[in-house]
Amino acid sequence: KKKTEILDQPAINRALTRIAHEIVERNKGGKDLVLVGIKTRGVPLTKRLQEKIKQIEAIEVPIGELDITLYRDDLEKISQHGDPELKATNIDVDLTGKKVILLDDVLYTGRTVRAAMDAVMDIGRPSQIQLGVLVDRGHRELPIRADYAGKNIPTSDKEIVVVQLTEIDEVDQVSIYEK
Ligand code: 3GP
Ligand code: 5GP
Ligand code: MG
Repeated sequence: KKKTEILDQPAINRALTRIAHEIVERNKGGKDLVLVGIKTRGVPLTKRLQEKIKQIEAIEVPIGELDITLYRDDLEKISQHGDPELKATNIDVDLTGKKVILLDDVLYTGRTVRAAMDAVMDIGRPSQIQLGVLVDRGHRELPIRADYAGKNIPTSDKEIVVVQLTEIDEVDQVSIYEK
């Protein structure tokens, strides 16, 4: 299990600051936005971006969360065996007419995001859905792309990207491991 560090704490922070600026630029402020994190590590990303947008625009963008999980425990054969499914939601805001920004730590096949879009459409009628991720590792199996990406990391399917965030893992770090 070789390990290469890709992003350290300052690099993660700078990437999120840039994404916050890109979000307010593209959405002309931040009115009518809702940030929705995909559990587990998408959730701290929504809180960090909410804080950064508050510093930039002096508005508090509402946040929510979705729990989308594979109903299986072998991470290695995800795409061959069934899609991720919605387990739980915690979204108190009405999404109708809102611009929803889905946030996740890693974008890989795109299947999790597809399930998340289904869930959001079931909950309300957003005017738009956008996607932000900390890491895009490639290997898409669906026509899905990120509107905001912290870093593109080309990976082989023998590698995994380990994302650690202080709220959960006590450290901010992104690394690649050889399986
Ligand atoms: P997360 O819930 O914070 O996203 O899926 C459970 C955890 O396993 C995820 O944490 C993710 O970080 C990690 N993980 C590592 N490789 C994979 C992978 O290829 N697919 C999935 N679904 N999760 C992975
Ligand atoms: P997808 O559905 O796009 O294949 O995978 C996205 C989801 O699986 C994300 O929630 C992400 O956390 C997880 N995932 C997929 N590949 C990796 C990876 O290499 N590292 C980590 N940390 N998570 C991954
Ligand atoms: Mg995730």
